[in-house]
Amino acid sequence: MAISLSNFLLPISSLLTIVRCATVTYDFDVSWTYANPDGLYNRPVIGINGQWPIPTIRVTKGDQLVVNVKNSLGNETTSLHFHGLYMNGSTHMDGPDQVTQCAIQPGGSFTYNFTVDQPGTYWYHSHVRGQYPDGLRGAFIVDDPDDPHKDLYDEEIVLTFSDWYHDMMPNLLAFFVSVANPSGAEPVPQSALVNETQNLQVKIEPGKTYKFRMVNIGAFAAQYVWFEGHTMRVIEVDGVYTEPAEASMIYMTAAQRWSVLVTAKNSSDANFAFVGAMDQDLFDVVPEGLNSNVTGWLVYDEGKEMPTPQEVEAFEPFDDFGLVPVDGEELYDHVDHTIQLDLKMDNLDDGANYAFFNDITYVHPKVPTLYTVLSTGENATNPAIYGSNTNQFVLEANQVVEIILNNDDPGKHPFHLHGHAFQVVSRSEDEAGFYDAATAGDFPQRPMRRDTVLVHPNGNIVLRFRSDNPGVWLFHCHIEWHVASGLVATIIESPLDIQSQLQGKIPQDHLQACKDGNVPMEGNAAGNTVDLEDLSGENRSPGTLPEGFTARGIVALVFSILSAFLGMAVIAWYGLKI
Ligand SMILES: [Cu+2]
Repeated sequence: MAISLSNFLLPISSLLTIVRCATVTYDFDVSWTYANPDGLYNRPVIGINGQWPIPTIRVTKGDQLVVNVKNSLGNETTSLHFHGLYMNGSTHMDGPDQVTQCAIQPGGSFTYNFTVDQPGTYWYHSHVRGQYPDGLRGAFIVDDPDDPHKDLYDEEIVLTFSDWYHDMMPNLLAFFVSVANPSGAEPVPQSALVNETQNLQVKIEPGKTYKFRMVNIGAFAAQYVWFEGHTMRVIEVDGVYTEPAEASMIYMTAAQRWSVLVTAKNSSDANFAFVGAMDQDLFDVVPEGLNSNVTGWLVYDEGKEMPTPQEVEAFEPFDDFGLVPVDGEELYDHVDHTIQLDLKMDNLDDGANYAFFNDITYVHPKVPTLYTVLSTGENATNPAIYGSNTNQFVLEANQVVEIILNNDDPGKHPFHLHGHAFQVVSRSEDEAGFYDAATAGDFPQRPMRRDTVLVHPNGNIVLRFRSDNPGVWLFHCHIEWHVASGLVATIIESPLDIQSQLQGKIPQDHLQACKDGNVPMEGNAAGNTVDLEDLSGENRSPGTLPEGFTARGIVALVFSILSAFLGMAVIAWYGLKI
């Protein structure tokens, strides 16, 4: 009897193994199409397989994911980053161009292939300069057979929130980082979207509880989100399950994810609005007539009216700092390695406005940083070889690493680390200045973990993580404008372990992308393979301005040049008239 029972059970258990470790394949042909998501302006957008919005990637924890990308854009390079995925053992699949790969040239093909070993709500987007706001951005969901909250809800719904520009990113970027914009004013979006549209109707059944997986896939604007007449219970942030916490309004920065439970009313007497409201504090100037909100509805009865949302008197969002991870991971209370990053915005001698960590604005190296790791042997542990403008930090394995970020800027910035979720051990209020351990107070015993966190204006944050994931990981602001203006650091984690994982294992199509783009694949940041400390010929930022030259000076300079041209034009016109 025992034998026959085990014979019977064996196929079931092996079947379960197969089910839980499937290979999921997506074939993505990336190309231009047209869309008019706010009903105001039809424009080219970057779609996949002729469709926009692009598909949601959906896998189950443990699956192998294969994404075959064909770049059919014709006029732009591309790449894909899978935001929040740890990419353990597969840093070469992480996506940022000139960091872990070469950009995929027009006509090129490139396969991302990695194991997804973490549940939760993520997203994927292009990681070449400023491209994803043109449309190449979508949700990425990892289902969890062992979801600790699974008994708390009946259904789940994915909602993306985003901002939308009518102009295209290459044009906007050319203006944003230029002498014509010396104050670094970010372009203001024309609209807010939910699921890349407006006036979304979400069908709701009375009495059921819904898990809303919400993702901000926007370029710039954080959004306040609330459901009229309903309370939210936060149960996940950035792939980290949390103890349920009640919230009436959340503040979701670009790139953050929040899963919330919403329990429906018991009757279908009315429908209810939900709102995403872009944070106008981020905008230097709010254009007249801007509708910074997007509205959707929880629809109990399609025959009833869709009510206009009520005005909100004040934005009082839930504070994510107090969230507690379900796994109860304790504070890393002994720090082995501290990285201090002082953030500022300033002008360089081309007159444009840039963003800096420790007075250095990020510029791509000539050789993708990962390929420098893989081609420099024992020298890969020497930070100097990674260049003068990459804000590089080399980490040893299995250390507790602390990032202290001081925001010497009056703007809000959402910071993202690739390859890890970090403990957020301290976050100041606005205007607190630089971090001071003596006055910061106690750290939480079980800190919130996430992969994207807001630092307040002129405030500071302290993050901790364990360097247990060899790879080249960017740490950057997730406002896409600030990536373009250089608010990026490069973490090179356990470079010798990266070598033992990946030496000789970079796939042929990845190498071909470099060949197609004439990008060197060996040597230091300058492509020097002989003297690794010789960085001559490397990519550098513009130079610094003479002491005392201010942004206002540049504005004055720009206007005097403009008025000189205007004067000459008037003289020419007058001369021609006579
Ligand atoms: Cu920023």
